[in-house]
Amino acid sequence: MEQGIIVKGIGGTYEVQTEGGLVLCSLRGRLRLRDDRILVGDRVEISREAQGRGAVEKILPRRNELTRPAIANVDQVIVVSSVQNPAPNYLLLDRILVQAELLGIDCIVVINKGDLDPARAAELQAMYSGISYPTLVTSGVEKQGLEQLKACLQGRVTTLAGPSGVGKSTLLNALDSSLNLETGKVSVKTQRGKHTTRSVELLPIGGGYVADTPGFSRLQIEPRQERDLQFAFPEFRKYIDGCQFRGCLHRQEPGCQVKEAVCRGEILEKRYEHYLILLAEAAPSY
Ligand SMILES: Nc1nc2c(ncn2[C@@H]2O[C@H](COP(=O)(O)OP(=O)(O)OP(=O)(O)O)[C@@H](O)[C@H]2O)c(=O)[nH]1
Ligand SMILES: [Mg+2]
Ligand SMILES: [Zn+2]
Repeated sequence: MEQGIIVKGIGGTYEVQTEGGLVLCSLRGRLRLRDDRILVGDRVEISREAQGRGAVEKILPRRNELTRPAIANVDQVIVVSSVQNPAPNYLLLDRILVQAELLGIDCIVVINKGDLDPARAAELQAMYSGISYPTLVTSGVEKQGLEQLKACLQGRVTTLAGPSGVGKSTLLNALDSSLNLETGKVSVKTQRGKHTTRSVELLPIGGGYVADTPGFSRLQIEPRQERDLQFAFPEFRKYIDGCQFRGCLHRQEPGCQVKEAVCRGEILEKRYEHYLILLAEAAPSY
């Protein structure tokens, strides 16, 4: 049977990219009951019907699944923040990074709107590359950093993720002007984007697929076990084994090397605070 990848879903109909081109598909029989369980990025088997249309017969096993944005089989997440307008939401950025780390998905941090404050953009870049993430400064408007961004996309399925208004769609338009993705202004008063992009869509760009996604501001992290959370902070890893207690969760325990690294300034305080927030959410009983 012919295989393809779901690139877009519109009210029960799906665009499936196959080697033979784009096929508009409905869902076959029992799959229809699972409509809400089918994600952009899903690999599927389809059968052909009349007039170039088709039917999704089967969803192939998923390698992974992100909740926000909702997308399956992702190779890497590009977390996008703007330097300002809107100002970075550090906790949300960490939530996105942690979600990806827990699933073992690679992350790249893109600091967009670098044109608005290049010095601040460089500071943010240093902050995230210090944590170990590949980091790029871009400007979708002034067309900076685009070649490097494009080079990251080659041969991979990438999803953009970040707050509304940081310039995700603008960046993709700058990479490929034929896309014509809708973009929206950031409110001067509230410093918020307008939630212009409404659905997840996979686009063939730079020799790979990139998902433009709606911006969001909430993301609940649900590690399988609270102990897993510490490993989603890459800069903690080299200290964890040195803690006095096995099973140290790096809160109030004595002899905690993670906390000492925070005191010495080797781990950013903000990151450690975010770890504690996410830990409390994952294990409210502690
Ligand atoms: N100065 C500057 N403005 C930018 C840049 N990139 C985007 N913008 C502006 O930021 C606003 C929001 O851009 P969008 O591309 O719609 O943002 P988005 O992240 O796709 O937002 P949602 O679809 O709502 O999640 C628009 O007014 C863009 O022109 C940039 O690099 N520099
Ligand atoms: Mg958008
Ligand atoms: Zn510890």
